[in-house]
Amino acid sequence: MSGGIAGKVLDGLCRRPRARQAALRWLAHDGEVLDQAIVLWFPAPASYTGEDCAELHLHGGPAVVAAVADALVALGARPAEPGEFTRRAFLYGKIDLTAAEGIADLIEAETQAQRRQAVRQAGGALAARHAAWSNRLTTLLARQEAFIEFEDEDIPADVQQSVMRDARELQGELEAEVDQASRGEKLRDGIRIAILGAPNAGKSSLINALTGQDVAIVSPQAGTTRDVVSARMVLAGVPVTLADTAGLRTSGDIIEAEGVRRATQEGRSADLILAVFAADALPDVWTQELVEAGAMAVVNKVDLARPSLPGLAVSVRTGEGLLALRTCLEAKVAALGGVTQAATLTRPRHRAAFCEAIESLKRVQLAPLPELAAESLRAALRALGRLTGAVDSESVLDRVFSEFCIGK
Ligand SMILES: Nc1nc2c(ncn2[C@@H]2O[C@H](COP(=O)(O)OP(=O)(O)OP(=O)(O)O)[C@@H](O)[C@H]2O)c(=O)[nH]1
Ligand SMILES: [Mg+2]
Repeated sequence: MSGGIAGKVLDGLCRRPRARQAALRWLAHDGEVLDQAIVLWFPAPASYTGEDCAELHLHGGPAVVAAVADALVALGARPAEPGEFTRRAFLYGKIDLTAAEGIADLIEAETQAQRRQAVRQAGGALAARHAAWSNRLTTLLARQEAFIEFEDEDIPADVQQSVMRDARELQGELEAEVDQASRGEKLRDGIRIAILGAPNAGKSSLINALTGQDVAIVSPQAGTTRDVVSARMVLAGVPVTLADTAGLRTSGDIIEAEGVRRATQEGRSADLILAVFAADALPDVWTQELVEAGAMAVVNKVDLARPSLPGLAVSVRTGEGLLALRTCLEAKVAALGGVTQAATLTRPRHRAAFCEAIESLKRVQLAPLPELAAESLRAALRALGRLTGAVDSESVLDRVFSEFCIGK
C-alpha cells in the first residue's frame, strides 16, 4: 500500500509495527480474523514511492488474498494501476524515467544478459551518463549566452569557436551512443533468425536440432512445411526466436505458394537469415540470392555428398558441424544484441530523444546568428531531458508505466 491513508488503513487491520521493522501480526476486520502476516511500515519519505507505504506478507492462498484485499478496499484503499507504485516513485523524484523502465525490464527479464542490462538501468547507470551530457550542454549554453550578452565587451574572441567545437564533439558522442542503441534494444526485445532454403534442404530438421525440440514436421517429401513454425531459444544470453519456413520454389499449389510468400516475408523481418542448401542437390537461385544479400550459408547433408559451395558444412543426420554452427550463431547474436559494459539506450524512445538532440546540435553549428545557436542548444537540452522524463508529456508517461504487467 502506498499513499497518505496507508497508515490509517493498516491501523484498521492490526497494530502498526515500528517503522521499517518486520512484525508478526494477526490481521482482522469486521470482527473476523483474516490471516497471520508479516507486516512492514515505511513512513514517508524513506519508502519505495516516497509516500507512506505498508507491506503485508500474507499466506498466498486466493481466499486469503481476496479477503484481505476486500478489507483494504472497505478501509478506503483501491487496487493499484499497472506500474502505479513506480509511477509515484517517479513523480516524487525517487527515480528517473530510465530507472523506471529498468524496473519494468527487470520484472520481464527472461535471460541473464537481459537481467544484467535491466539491473544496470534500474540502478541509474543510463541516468548518470545522461546527467554528464546534460551538464556539458548546460555549460555550453551558459558560454553561448555570455557571448551574446557581453559581445561588445572583452569576451575572448575564441569563445564562439570553442562552443562550436564542443557542440561538434558532443554530437559525435551522442551519435556513437545511437549506433550502440540497436544492441540494447535487441537484447531487450530479442533477435529473430529465419531459416530459409530450397524444399527438402533440411530446414525443419535443423530447427529441431538447434532447439532440441520436435517443433517442425520432417519428411522426405519436398514441400512439407507450409506455415512459419517458430521456436524460442537463448543464445549468448539473448532471447532468440528461430523460424522454420516453407521451401523456396515456384509452385502451382496455392497453399504452398502462400507458404513461400510467408517465408520471404519472414526473411525480410529477420535480423539474421540462415540460407540452407543440400549438399546433394544443385544450389538454387532463390537461396543463392539470399547469400548474396548477406545471409549465412549453411550446407546440410554433407554425409551424402561433398559440399559444392562455400558455407558452414553440417549434417543434421550425423551431427557433424552442428556445434560449429551454434558457436557461429552465438557470435553473431552477441554482436547484434549482446550485453555491453556501458549503459546503452534500450528503447526506441531513448533513440528518438538522442536523434533529436543530435539534429539540434547540428543546427547549433549552422546557425547564422549567435541567438539562434543558443536556441538550438536549448532545444538539444530539452530533447535530452526527455530521456529521464525531466521534460515529458502525460501521454509518454502513460505509455511507459502501462507496460508494467502488475501493480509494481
Ligand atoms: N542424409 C541426410 N538427410 C537429411 C539430413 N537432414 C535432413 N535430412 C532428410 O531430408 C529430408 C527433408 O528434411 P526436412 O527437414 O523436412 O527438409 P525441409 O527443408 O524442412 O523441407 P521442406 O519443409 O519441404 O521445405 C528428410 O527426409 C530428412 O530426414 C542430413 O543431414 N543428411
Ligand atoms: Mg520443412
